[in-house]
Parts: sequence; structure tokens; C-alpha cells
Amino acid sequence: MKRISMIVSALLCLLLAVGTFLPTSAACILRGDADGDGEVTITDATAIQRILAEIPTASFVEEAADVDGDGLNIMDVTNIQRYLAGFENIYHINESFTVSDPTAPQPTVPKPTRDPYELPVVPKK
Ligand SMILES: [Ca+2]
Ligand SMILES: [Ca+2]
Repeated sequence: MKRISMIVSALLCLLLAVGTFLPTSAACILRGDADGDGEVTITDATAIQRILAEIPTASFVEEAADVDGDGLNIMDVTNIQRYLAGFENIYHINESFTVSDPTAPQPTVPKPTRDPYELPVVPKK
């Protein structure tokens, strides 16, 4: 009986050791969920504005906040607001993506050649 218990303990230690050396699992992130509460709402746009204004924010997920992949800036706020207003979701906001290494550069979402929300320029007469 003691022998079985020693074998079980050795196996548990081996499993723990293997688990310690395995790479961390990929984190699943919801694009646009800047405050990390599991949904994309206007509070996510507000959280980004607070960070940009250097106002302390309780919870912030920068990978989720940078919706267009060019770094955190005011356009991320605008893109979330456009998504919430029902504009075309060109940046896949409110869709999950994985980040295996948070320090590694993330692939950027291809930029449209023209801002689809831009109003047409009316030539002066
Ligand atoms: Ca949120
Ligand atoms: Ca951005």
C-alpha cells in the first residue's frame, strides 16, 4: 500500500513539473473589451479615453483596446463608438482572438485604403 502511495506521489510531482515547464496557454481576448468585463460597451471607449488622459483605470486590457492594431490612440475610441452605433464592423470588434505571448507584436488588421466612414468631399464652386 505504501508503495502505491509513493508511486502516486511521484506521478503527481512529475505532472506538476511538466505543467510548470509547458508554455502558458494562449489568452483569449475580446477585441474592443478594453475594461475586460466580457462585453463591448461604451464603458470600453471611456476606459481608453481615461488611459489616454493618464487617469487611473481599475481594469484595462491594452491588447483588446487597440482595435485597429496600430497602437492605442483616439481612433480606437472612435472605432468602438462606430461599432456600437451600428456602422460596418471592419475591425472585427466584439470578436475573440488569441494572444500567445502578450509581449510579442500582434498582427495588425489591414487598413482600408479609404476610411469607409469618411464623408465625401464636395468640391467648392
Ligand atoms: Ca467591456
Ligand atoms: Ca489603435
